[in-house]
Amino acid sequence: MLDLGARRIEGRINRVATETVQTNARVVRNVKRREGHGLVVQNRKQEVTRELARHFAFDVSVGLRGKRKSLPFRYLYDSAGSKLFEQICLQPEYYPTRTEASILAKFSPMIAQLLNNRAISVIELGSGKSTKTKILLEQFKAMAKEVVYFPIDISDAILHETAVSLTTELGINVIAIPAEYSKGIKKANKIISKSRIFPRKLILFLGSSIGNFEPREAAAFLRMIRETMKEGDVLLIGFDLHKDRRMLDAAYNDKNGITARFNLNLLERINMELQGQFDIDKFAHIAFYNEKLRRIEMHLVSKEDQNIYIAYLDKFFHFERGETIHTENSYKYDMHQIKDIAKGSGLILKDRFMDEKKWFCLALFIQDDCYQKR
Ligand code: AVI
Repeated sequence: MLDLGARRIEGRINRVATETVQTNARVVRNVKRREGHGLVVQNRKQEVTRELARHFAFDVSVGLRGKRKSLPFRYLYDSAGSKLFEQICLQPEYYPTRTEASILAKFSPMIAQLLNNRAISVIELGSGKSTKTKILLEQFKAMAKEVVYFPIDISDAILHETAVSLTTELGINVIAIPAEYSKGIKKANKIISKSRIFPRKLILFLGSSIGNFEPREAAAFLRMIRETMKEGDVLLIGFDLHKDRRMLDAAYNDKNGITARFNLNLLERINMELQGQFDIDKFAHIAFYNEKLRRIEMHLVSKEDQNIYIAYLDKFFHFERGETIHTENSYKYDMHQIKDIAKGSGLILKDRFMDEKKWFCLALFIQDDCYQKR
């Protein structure tokens, strides 16, 4: 049973969340009235899909042109790619997921204590199934903290599923935001300041996803997050650490071939969405640690000289034997780099939590007030 205070808070969250939903609904209703057609929502969806296909086509046409071919890593995550990534996380060689989970299990009481407010808004960027976050949320619950959880993800379906299960299992308030990172965090902030409840924020960016950004992009991303932070807010980021290259190479070349399927799925996606004619058997997955740049590089290598036609673009692309498409980087950090990136983004590294073998680090940042004054 909720006490009266909790009931009042619950009411307020529901009101604000409902208003947000109603705002969106209003937009749809107005469009419907203007166009007088029941299929408007679907048409808008088709419009969005067409727009995404145009962006994908553009990036493919630019990325496969010339000698140094590459594609943005975000295209690895269509629905098949996201499912394969979930499987990667379970492979014995892929240590980051279980190592991060073990750090959370060990240190979540300490992290929860650092946030000494009774009521907290937890915003998670790229929440996926929120499996690891559950460890923290359970800890907050055990310490009788009130939590509103804002998972942000581009996958609507996963968000819905997660919101339902967390609400029923943990009895916490969940406001799911289907959006990309920067739009999502701004939306969550708007809801938080509008409702004036749970103003203290914990922002999460787990899973070492920061490693997929180029260092310059990572710093810009942190600055964007910092701009949404107020005094007392905390940012927790998962960094995969630099380590023995054999272990890194193995993590991205699992014996079950799941990472290879994940990488090759990008060609299947081009075939499906842009009517490409890639023969998947004529390409192979390669991933290796680039010691100098301190990053795993993932590529697709052409096994022979070939010309590939992509109907959507009405173009042929030439591949020489051994030529690659660079599909992803995964940067590995050390503590100096973590401090540097924080400094350049107006953040202070307040605390860090690591496993005993120092494979992975959860870094906790607060905003640097001096940086704000500059
Ligand atoms: C999502 N990201 C942190 C993963 C990584 O380790 O860079 C993506 C991945 N690519 C291949 N394996 C895992």
